[in-house]
Amino acid sequence: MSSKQNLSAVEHIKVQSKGLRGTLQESLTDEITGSVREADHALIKFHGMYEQDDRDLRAERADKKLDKLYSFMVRLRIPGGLISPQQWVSIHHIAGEYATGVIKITTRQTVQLHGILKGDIKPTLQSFSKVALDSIAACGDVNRNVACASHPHQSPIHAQIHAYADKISQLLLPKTRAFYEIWLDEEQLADYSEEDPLYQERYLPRKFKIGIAIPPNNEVDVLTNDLGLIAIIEDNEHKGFNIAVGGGLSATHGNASTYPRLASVIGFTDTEEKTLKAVYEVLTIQRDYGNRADRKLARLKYTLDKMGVDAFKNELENRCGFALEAPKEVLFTARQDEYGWVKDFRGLWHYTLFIENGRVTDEDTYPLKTALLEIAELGKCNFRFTSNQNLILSDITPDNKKTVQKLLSKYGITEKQDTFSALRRNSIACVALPTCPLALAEAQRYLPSLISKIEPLLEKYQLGNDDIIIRMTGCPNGCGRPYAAEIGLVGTSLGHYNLHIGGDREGTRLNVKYKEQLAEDQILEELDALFAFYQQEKSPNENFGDFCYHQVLVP
Ligand code: SRM
Ligand code: SF4
Repeated sequence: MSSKQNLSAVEHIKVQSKGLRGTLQESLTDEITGSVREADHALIKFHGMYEQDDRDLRAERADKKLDKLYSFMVRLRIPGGLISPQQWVSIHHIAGEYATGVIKITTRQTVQLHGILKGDIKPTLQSFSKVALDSIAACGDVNRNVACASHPHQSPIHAQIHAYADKISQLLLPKTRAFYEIWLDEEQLADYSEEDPLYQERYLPRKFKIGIAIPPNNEVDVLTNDLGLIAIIEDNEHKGFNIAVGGGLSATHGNASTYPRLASVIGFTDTEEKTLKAVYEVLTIQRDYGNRADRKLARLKYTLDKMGVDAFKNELENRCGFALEAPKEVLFTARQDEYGWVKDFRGLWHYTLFIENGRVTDEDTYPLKTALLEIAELGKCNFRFTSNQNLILSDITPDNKKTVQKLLSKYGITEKQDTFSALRRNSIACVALPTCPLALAEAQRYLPSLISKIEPLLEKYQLGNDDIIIRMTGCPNGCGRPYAAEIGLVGTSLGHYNLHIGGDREGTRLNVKYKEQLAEDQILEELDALFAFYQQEKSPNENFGDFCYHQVLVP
């Protein structure tokens, strides 16, 4: 446990924050700046927001001696990524009224809106609240949005497993009423005395992420989470969960003590009570043992490696008051979304759309946002976000399928969906520039055009239908999970990327850095050579990632 004297600055801010209130009220009413006070930068994250500025405009504004153009990104808390059509309609209108208009689906099944001015945060959150949406704990040193296998076709008992996302999210919500007071005008408590047995005064040392997978699909990349629950289903009965701890992807260029890590499976729980108890106590261990001095080394993966997996498991069993059973055998076979129309076990239909980098917007020849609004207004389908930044129009009765399809056709959505290559459909890019303050290079604004240049290379080797997973991020933090891709591109500086290869298709093996600091022509050259080698030497059914791992990295 960290001693008091070496606590990081954020630790002091949390303790002094009066239950995450800080001086947010004062910051909001300060009309001199579009920013919030220094300490409130950290606190506002716990309310689901980040202060940002448009980095494209920085130089021009600096030349004119203008302050940065501050705005806020709001991230919603949507456990398991499921919302109603009415909620989508509201998100659509709120995005247009208070934000940039773009609805950004994230890699953790939720939605972000960018470019919200300080004075518009309250109306934004109040509008969300009217349709039962909030951003509590979507960011900050707490449990974040709980991700869960999204497609109802994944199991006849999908709904039963999916319900855990909400249960866990509720269980791990901070107890403070600060969000309701500051943003929704709830009456303020006189003494801020809410007891929070889980988070106490200091909350967690760092962000905490939970994912729930339903094998054989691993769309949620369950092993990249601090805590992964892998549903064990036999004969359509839910038997319990394998519990995996210590996943996390971030690394810092040049800092060897930071590293991506896949979670270690430490046991199995058979009842809901035991599972929720184990989940809760994993957080208390991280709360009590996590590094509070160095935020770069504060995630659970470092706590786990420092304690050792066996010691961690013993501590967990002591805190739970029961022993974990031996983990069950699990096989993951895919991470891809099931695109297009799929009928589930109840006879309901689902249409999965590939949404490039999760950006829902209208383009001249592809009015996706308008089409989705009209579909939502019908009120005939739910909206489910996937961890691949995609969208499923779901739970559609056979009678309503035709109506939904008619609108998809009217706006050319199905037609366009059919044009995306296998590589593109398996791509993810993080936000990066212009809003992300940590970006070293482009990602979502660049990957689409890079893919257009990679596609002809794949065609050249008759690999156009190969479902190779490619992911790009603008820095090594790993928001697009590039270290768990078959081709990972990690930004190092503007126009340059490290190339990682050798991850597997199922998300059970991380890739390895193969080449550093490549510009576009070098990336294309390296991939061209790898594809040629792959085409010539691969065994039947060998995936690109496995081939690279066995033939290129470990010759
Ligand atoms: Fe992330 C920070 C965007 C998923 C690891 N992430 C950020 C910030 C908030 C930048 C910041 O701190 O100011 C980015 C906001 C950009 C913007 O302008 O919107 C950002 N992260 C995203 C999203 C939106 C990427 C996307 O394009 O979808 C994802 C939102 C998920 C969500 O809904 O909650 C997102 N971030 C991830 C993931 C992937 C995942 O969770 O499955 C990771 C790697 C997994 C992990 O956590 O280990 C990830 N984000 C980070 C980190 C590194 C954390 C660490 O352990 O050091 C940071 C930086 C930090 O926290 O200091 C970060
Ligand atoms: Fe920003 Fe880096 Fe995350 Fe991309 S990976 S969104 S550049 S923090």
